[in-house]
Amino acid sequence: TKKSRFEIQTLTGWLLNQEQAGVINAELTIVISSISMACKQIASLVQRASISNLTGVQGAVNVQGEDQKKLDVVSNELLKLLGIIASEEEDVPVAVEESYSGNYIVVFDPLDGSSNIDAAVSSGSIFGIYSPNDECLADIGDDPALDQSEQRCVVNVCQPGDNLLAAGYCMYSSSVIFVLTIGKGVFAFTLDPMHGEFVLTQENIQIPKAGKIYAFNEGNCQLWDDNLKKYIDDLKDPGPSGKPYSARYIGSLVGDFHRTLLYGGIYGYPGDKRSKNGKLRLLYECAPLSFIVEQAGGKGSDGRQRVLDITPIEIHERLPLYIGSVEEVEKLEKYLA
Ligand code: AHM
Ligand code: MG
Repeated sequence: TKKSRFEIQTLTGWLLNQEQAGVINAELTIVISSISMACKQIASLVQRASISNLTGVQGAVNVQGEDQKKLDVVSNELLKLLGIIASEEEDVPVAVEESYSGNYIVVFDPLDGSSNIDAAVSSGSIFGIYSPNDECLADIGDDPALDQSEQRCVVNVCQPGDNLLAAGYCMYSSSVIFVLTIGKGVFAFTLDPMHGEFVLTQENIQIPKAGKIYAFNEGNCQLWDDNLKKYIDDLKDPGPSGKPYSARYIGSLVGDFHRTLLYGGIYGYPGDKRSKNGKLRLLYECAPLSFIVEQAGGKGSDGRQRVLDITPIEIHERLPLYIGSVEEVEKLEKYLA
């Protein structure tokens, strides 16, 4: 349906339409809407970070040995209200009793690329939602002294990305953009700072089939295998068309992915001699973004196989990631084969 330029659709309105059409149920609508609320709060914290002294490190180190930025911690707390969660900032997946998630399993990276924030460069939150799961592997924090919101249950969240019901991200950049798929295409909503609402700005996003932009951290190229080096060298070779590929690398997964989704090309975080599986996490980075890219007609691969086919064994498991335009990802897979 065509909308006049005065007719705006908010994320809330769009979600209600999807619910009425039977695409999602009421509970999932609430989960997604709660995530978007948390993202709005994170957006305002990110924007005010240097004013409210939220830049810099918290002093703690997360389970993966990374410095936690103050904002990583706060963002995690905001998203944690959601229920069963697995997060980059938590060591085990936990079920939070008093929550809004109706037991849906929500996996997320609360604030990816947070090292960029001190310089006001893009960052983002990434999430994925799986069906409810009653299985409780262990209770933690069932000390009666803790209040109910602290009661937690360890759950099994390790599923292949193919089981995702929904996935999305929120990018905190010159605009705040919430990108969402519920398995029927990819939609983008821009936060309207005048009204504090996410407004539908792009419907059914399709990634270009090919695109001459590559986003890899080439500083690591001495650690890469020769096939990958050859692939990158060939991208720089203008050939008969006369134009080499352009390099773009923010070092912020959500920002680099969002550009790739809109302009086409390829984003890669390879494994290398030092870290065999690269840096990115399968469960809450690679899988949600691969679901989104496939819904937009693109491809997400670990260089050999489809990311969405892989079941994580461990929640913080890392995976090499090559994601973007179908033709670009397939070309890379040929070099690595
Ligand atoms: P973080 O989890 O410490 O925020 O780092 C994640 C970021 C990704 O956003 C980005 O794609 C990658 O790390 C960049 O890593 P590198 O600096 O090694 O290129
Ligand atoms: Mg991350």
